[in-house]
Amino acid sequence: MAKGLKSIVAAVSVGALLAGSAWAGDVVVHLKGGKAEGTLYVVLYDEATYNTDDNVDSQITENFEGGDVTVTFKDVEPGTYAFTAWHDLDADGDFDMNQYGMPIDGFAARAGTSLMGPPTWTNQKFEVSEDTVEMTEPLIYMAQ
Ligand SMILES: [Ca+2]
Repeated sequence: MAKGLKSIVAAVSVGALLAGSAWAGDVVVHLKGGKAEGTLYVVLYDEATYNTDDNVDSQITENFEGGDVTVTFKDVEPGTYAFTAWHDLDADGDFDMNQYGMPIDGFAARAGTSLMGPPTWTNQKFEVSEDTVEMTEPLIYMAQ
């Protein structure tokens, strides 16, 4: 009896592992209107890593050619995520702001053009399930 139960538990565990990868979805971020210079960082966070130096995944494009670009994060486990895009125009590794606190470097966020302040986890988060999640946002250059 106990042995039979153990086999069922083992079978269920293997099934859950297989299902986990099968259910992973892609996150596709379309960014529009980039300037042709610097380094583009597109970063995927979960709640634990949001606004920290850690992240779930990131894609970095040096010598960014500008224009429209599509970044895909493949096989993202189901859950709640947020992305940020930072266009480090002078490629100095710092998110530069002017003396009024306006970003000099470019950025993109969900609903970026209607945000009244910095992006937050609450206004940026979205759900990933087995389906592809697609978002289209402009790259914003405020202090240019
Ligand atoms: Ca910079």
